[in-house]
Amino acid sequence: MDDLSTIRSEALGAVQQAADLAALEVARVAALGKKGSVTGLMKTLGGLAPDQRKEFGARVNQLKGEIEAALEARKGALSASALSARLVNEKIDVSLPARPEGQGSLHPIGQVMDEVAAIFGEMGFSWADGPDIEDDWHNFTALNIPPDHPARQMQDTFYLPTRADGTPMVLRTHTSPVQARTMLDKNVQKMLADGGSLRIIVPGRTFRIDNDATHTPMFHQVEGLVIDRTTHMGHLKGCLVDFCRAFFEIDDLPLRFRPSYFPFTEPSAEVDIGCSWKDGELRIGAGDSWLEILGSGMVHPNVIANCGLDPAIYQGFAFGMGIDRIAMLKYGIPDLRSFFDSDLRWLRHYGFSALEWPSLTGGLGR
Ligand code: 2NL
Repeated sequence: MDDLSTIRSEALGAVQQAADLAALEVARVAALGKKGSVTGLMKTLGGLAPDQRKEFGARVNQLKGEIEAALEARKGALSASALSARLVNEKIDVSLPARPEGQGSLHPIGQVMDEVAAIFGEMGFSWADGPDIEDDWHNFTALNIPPDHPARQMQDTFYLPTRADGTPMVLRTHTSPVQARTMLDKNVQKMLADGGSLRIIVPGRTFRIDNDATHTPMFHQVEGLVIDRTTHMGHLKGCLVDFCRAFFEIDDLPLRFRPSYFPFTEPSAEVDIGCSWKDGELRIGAGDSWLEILGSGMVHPNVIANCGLDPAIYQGFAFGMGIDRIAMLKYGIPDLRSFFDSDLRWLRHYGFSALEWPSLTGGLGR
């Protein structure tokens, strides 16, 4: 019996005095481990007479439970104080200044796309997207580009492996296939049948086999399309005059509409803006020179028909321009190829703040 109370006070003492979780484990093993003091008592039970065994066994079991409860309680206390010690040691000073973050900027091409979208957005146009990889029908045939047209030649267009069904595939040479896909859309056709107007711009990447000081094999375009029953050449003119004046931020910018030819429009017009050259430097907005900036026209009836609409009912205008080119003109960027060099010094100089969105009321450019 003395044995039992000695073991009890030793075991509970060791548990109480354990200074950390490792010491507590040592105390547990000393009492309840394979060779522990309480385990030793258990082993003596077998040699006792049955009535003694019952009574002593109950007391040993009770002691075991008591030690287990003490271990659990001490463990809780030690964990809590370990946590508060960590909270004290690992305290962070939230008043310290933050480490400086590298500040990114927008590429002029993205900026100009957003500026163009802000202007046409105000006139009721939506931004439409489509695939870079097109089939030859959407890229050429739908647009009334004849089978023998030079633009279709292998030397001018990036052809991809023909699809399993025999369809020739290309990297789109303009964004027009997106307009064709939009006109073919059943929901758009329903909207038009209900008397609505289709107004979209399609900014995006385009590809042609061309690589010199003024051409890169990948470049950017924005095209626009308006289709309904009444839109005419006067609307085309007003829309593009307003666009050019807003984009170049010159209210009295002179414009000239010059007759031209595209397979997908009839009649067609190229648009020039007034400019002058002084000491080899270009000045947009005044003078007696002209600078070509976009192509346009009334959508050819064949294109309307190819896109599933009746040309006797529907008509409208379309236009297209090079984003890289208008970005160079607006922001005085001298070298086209520098757009695609990924030189961070160039981007820091010509890039735009990601936080200032272009808008007609808040300002478009810098
Ligand atoms: C240019 C000229 C132009 C179009 C693009 C177009 C699209 C459809 C139907 C009719 Cl779906 N036209 N697009 C029309 C006229 C000119 O681009 O010089 N681009 C850089």
